[in-house]
Amino acid sequence: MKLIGVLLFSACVVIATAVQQKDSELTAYKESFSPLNYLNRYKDAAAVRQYMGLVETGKMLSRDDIFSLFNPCHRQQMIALFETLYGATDFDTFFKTAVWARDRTNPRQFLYAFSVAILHREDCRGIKLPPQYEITPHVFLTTDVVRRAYQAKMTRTPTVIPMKFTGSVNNPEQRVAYFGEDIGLNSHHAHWHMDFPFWWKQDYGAVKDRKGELFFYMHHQAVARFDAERLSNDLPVVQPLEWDSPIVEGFAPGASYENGQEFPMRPDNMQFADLPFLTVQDMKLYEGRIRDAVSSGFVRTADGRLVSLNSTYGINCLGEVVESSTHSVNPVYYGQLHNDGHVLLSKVTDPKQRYGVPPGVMEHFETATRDPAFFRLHKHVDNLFKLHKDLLPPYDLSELEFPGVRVEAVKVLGTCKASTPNQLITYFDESHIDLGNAVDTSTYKEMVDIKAVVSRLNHEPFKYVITVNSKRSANAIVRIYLGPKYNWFGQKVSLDVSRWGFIELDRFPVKHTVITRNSDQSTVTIPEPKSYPEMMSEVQRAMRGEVEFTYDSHYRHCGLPHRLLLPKGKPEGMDFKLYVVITDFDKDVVSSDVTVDELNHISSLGYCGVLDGKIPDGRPMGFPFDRRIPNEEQFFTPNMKVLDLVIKNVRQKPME
Ligand code: CUO
Repeated sequence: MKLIGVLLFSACVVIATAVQQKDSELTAYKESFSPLNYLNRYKDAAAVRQYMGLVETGKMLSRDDIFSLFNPCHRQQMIALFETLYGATDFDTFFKTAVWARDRTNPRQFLYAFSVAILHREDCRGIKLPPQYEITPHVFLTTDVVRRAYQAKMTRTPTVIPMKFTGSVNNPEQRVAYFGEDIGLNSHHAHWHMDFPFWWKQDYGAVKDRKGELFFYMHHQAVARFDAERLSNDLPVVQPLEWDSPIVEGFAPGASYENGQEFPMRPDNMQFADLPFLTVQDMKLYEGRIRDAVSSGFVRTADGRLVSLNSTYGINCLGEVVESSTHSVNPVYYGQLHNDGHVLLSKVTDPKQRYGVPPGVMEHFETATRDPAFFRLHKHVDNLFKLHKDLLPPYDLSELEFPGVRVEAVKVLGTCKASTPNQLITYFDESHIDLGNAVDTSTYKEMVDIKAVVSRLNHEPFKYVITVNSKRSANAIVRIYLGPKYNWFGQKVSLDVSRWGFIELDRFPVKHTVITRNSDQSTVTIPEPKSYPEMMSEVQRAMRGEVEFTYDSHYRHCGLPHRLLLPKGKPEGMDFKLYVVITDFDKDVVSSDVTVDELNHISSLGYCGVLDGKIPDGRPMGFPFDRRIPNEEQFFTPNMKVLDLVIKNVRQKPME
């Protein structure tokens, strides 16, 4: 069983990473299999026929074309393949279908369908895909790095290539490029959209619990984190895009697609322009209807019913409408505001499609956060959600308090030698990315070690020590948030203003009153993924019986990289406030069957929810700071505590 596990794992890793190349060690599987000959081995024979029909009539996207999930035709083809792969009734059929399809489908279109199928198939639980940036390095790296990787490959010279952030010091936005261009952040974002695809159909079976609310919350947190990084670098918080105003910041990605076409550059101050299939007026129309729905507290369904938004889960419905996903109550009436925002931005430099300019970074979830306009678009979208949340009644005492439970003290302690209590340290480290897949290996077979080295935000590990006084024995959920103490002008702002910029650091269940929690246990982050060569060497050692091969069926690819848990702060120290809120586990969980231990096993719950099950924490995401706080003095109940802390950015990693 163990060996089968190892083989299964390695095969999927190979098939995913070999996606760029025509020939590979998978040739042996290709010979005799054709999905059409085994239709009884698929749940949905119609999907198989559709996919096979597209392939056999030459209607699939060609290998050299650029796949865009936002293009309805590309998406339809991908869905036909996904349904074929996902619907294979056993692993053998799934695998053989993937091998068959891999050579007949556009590489990125295949990779996307294949990855989503792996993430959702029962028999693939625990399979770790290599990091996205090592599967398709082109879309994560700049062109100069790829060019130098080719040089190294041709001259067979092992090389480490430094990668710089795009732009120059003349552009103030470059101060926060380390965040938007972080390959781990882009990977998290891409994986979130694979775990919760907007095209997901109800009849696939897997439950996508609170998908619309997660869409709101994960992006809301991305914007809040970007704002905290901006304040750490003396930049004002990001301004929302408006359909009629110039897109002030330009962006030059400096990156190229695998086929050699460059990602387009956008100069400063461009205006949104009509596309042949979508006008700026359409956007305003759809947005007007959404605003009407929010103001009235009702959305209008496709069959003419009114559904109230004024409940805890109204945000879920609104999230589906705004994104828009297949779960939207009325996609024809409300449009697909957010998705179309990505497309308008992506095509803004060649709106009439006269010059054949390929899509911009905003049209791919792997590359979107590089562009500062990503955060501006999402601030615009986030403001719609805020409008809705601000219309809900503020939480009353019974919802906020936890009778008999008092937080006595909170401390935050760094683990390095020279740590000062309640002062946390961030720094930039260097990470190596394997570039083996950035270059075509079909001509030069021998391995050459080529890596890119990138600078990334990181922090000193720390722990929270929380002392609770409880008059009764009760399980609890601890919710920890961080928010800048001052705004860009250096002023203190009211809790009702600052709360919307709070960053969730952790959320976890506890049974005891003295709580020690390490920062790396955070349920919003995931550890650094292993690199492709590391993964393969582990697999090979397991196959030789040198190490145990273990599965972690709870493993998630989605999750903020742990390195980014804290905002950068400033060299001289930046003031933040830490908010600790302890709530009643038994009241919060959605079912009495959920235990503390079970909840502890769910990784990256904070931003990524549960892949295909119920989210156990029934409180709205962001609770209790997601609603208006008209009276700050009366808000804090004994089960909450606020701590002042400082985040200091230093040049070198502190001594452990
Ligand atoms: Cu994730 Cu706009 O949805 O990027």
